[in-house]
Amino acid sequence: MSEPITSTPAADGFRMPGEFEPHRGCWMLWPVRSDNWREQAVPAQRAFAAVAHAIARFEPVTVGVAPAQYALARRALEPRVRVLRLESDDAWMRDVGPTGVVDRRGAVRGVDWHFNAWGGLQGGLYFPWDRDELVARRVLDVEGLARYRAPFVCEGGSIHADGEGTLLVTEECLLNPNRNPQLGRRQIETLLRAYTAATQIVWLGRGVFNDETDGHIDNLACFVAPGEIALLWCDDRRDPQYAISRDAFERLQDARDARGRRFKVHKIPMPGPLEMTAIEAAGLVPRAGTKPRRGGERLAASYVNFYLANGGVVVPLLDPRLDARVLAQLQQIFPRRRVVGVPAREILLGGGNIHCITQQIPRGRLPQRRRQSTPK
Ligand code: KQY
Repeated sequence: MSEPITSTPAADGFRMPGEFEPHRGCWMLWPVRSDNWREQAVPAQRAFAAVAHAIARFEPVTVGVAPAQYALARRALEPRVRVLRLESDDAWMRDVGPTGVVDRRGAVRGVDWHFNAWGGLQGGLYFPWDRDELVARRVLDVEGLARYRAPFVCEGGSIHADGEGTLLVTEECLLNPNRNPQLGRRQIETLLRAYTAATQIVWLGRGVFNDETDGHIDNLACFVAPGEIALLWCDDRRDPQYAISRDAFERLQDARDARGRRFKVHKIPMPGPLEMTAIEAAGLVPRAGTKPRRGGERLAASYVNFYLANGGVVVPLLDPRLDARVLAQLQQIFPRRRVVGVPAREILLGGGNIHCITQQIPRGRLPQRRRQSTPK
C-alpha cells in the first residue's frame, strides 16, 4: 500500500469538486452482515445491485466484495460492473471510501479520513471497524491515485462541496464529541479547509430526525449546482423533522457561499414518515457490538440521499404516494440529466441510502490543449 502524502490538498492546489462535476467512476461495497441487513442481506443485495446497474448506465461502477461473497456478487451483478475482492466491515462506501480532490491541471488524488463507525465506543454503530479503516487506501491503490491521510475522524456523508470553495456540514455530526472530542469548531474548520480547500463553511444544525449517523448532511441537504441546494422538507408542524428543516432553511437564507452568493433552496418533500416494521426487525440477527433495531423505530428516510452520476440522478424510491412527484421535481431541477428511481427501502432499513452506499472518483479537468501559435 502506498505511503500517504504528508502535505495537504489545499497546500498542493487540490480542491474537493462538486458531485455534479464529471466522474471517472463510482465505487460501492457489497452488503453482507446479518445484524444490519435482514434475511441474511439477500433483499439488500438485490437493492444494491439495482443501484449499481442504474449508475452503470451513466459511468463505470466497481463493487468491492468480501472474498467469500465474490462468486455470488459476480453472478448478481451485470458484466459491465467491475467486481473486486475487498474486505470491509459493512457497505457504506460514502463514509469509508476516499474523497477525491482535483487540481487545475486535471490531476486527481484522494483523502483518506479516519473512520470510527459513526461514533466509536461512544454511540458508534458497530465494533470493530478496522477493515473499514483500510478501504479508502485500497480504492486509491486500485485507482492508482495518491493519498492524503487526514488526521481526524470525518465521513464522506458528513460533507458536501460546491466545488467552488463552499462546504456544507451539520453541527450535530461534525461537533459531536464522539468524532473528534479534542477539536473545537474552529480547529475542525481549519482541518476541513486544509483537506477540501473550502474557504467558506456553512453550518446547519441537526440532520434528519433519528439519523443514526448523528445527522449526516447528505441525508438533509446537498448542492445541486454552485449556489443551489436541495433540502429535505416537512410541512407537518407536529413532526420532529419540521423544526429541523425550518432551521436549516433559515440558516441557508442567512448564509452566503464562498463567492458571496445567496443560496437558491429547493424544498424536497419528506417521505412517510416511515418506520421499521416488526417483521423487518425480526429478520435481523442481533450481535454484540452492533446497535440493535426494533419494530416501530422511525427511519431517517430522505429523497435528498440521491447520487449524481455523469448525466444522471439515481434517486431512492421510498414512498409510493410521493415518488413520482419527487422524480418530476428532480427532473426539473436537473433538466440536463436523466432522473432514475430505484426502490430503496431495503437500503433505508440498514440506516442510510443511495448516496451513503456510493462514492465517486472525480475525473478532474482534462488538461487544456496548448493553442498552436500561428507562424507569422
Ligand atoms: O448514512 C450513512 N452514510 C451510513 C449509515 C450507516 C448505518 C450503519 N448501520
